[in-house]
Amino acid sequence: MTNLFLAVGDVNTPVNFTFFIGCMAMMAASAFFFLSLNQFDKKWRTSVLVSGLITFIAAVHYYYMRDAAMSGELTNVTAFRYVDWILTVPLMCVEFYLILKVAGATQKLMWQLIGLSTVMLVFGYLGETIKADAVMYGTLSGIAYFVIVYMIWFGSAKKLAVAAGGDVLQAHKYLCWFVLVGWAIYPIGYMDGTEGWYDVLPTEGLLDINVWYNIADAINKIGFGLVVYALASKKTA
Ligand SMILES: *C/C=C(C)/C=C/C=C(C)/C=C/C1=C(C)CCCC1(C)C
Repeated sequence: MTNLFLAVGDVNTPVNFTFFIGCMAMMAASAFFFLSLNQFDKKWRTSVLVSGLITFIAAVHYYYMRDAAMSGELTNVTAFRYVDWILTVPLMCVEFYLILKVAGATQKLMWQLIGLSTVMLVFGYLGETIKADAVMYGTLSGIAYFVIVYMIWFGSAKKLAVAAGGDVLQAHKYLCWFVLVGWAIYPIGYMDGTEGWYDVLPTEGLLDINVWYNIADAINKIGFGLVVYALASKKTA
């Protein structure tokens, strides 16, 4: 890696630009979540703390990814990206568990979601590194993704949210939309950035894979955090 404070590339490319903005946005969001902690009832602080941890872990990885991207070390960007995701996506699963705990969510639910998200990411990583089999790995990853969507929209997590009702049910619904629409940006970016039958789709070559991922990360990580923040505020008021 090159000098951390003096990256060599040109910042005036969409890829590098979104790495800089992404890094700053994650840092600002982390400061916002951490500094707000004291204003919440004790039992909601963990949820907001996890929101801050998600954006903070991302901020650190964006700091390194930004540098690697500027130096043209794209394989390192992918590695940092998946280290980031393998830490932050399970924490997003923990958020579902934490808000549904009031309705009796068990750790089993949490571990099921964490297990599925790990499968989703491991296959995604294999697809991006063993490019020849991108379609097969992407499909396996996609299956795990759809099981997560099913669980939270219609399965056990949904039942708990309905049992909790009120603000928790509302927050759960928002998080479900983030997973269905916000998370869908990732497989779209993956299909854009790898080769396969989907090369005929209109998204082909639209954006660099890292631009797709950077936009999706900002929407999902900060958006998720704000939903939890809003729920904690309502429950404290
Ligand atoms: C903060 C990071 C988040 C929320 C990352 C989410 C990543 C995904 C939902 C990735 C999904 C993928 C597929 C469903 C298929 C193709 C491979 C992946 C890993 C891009």
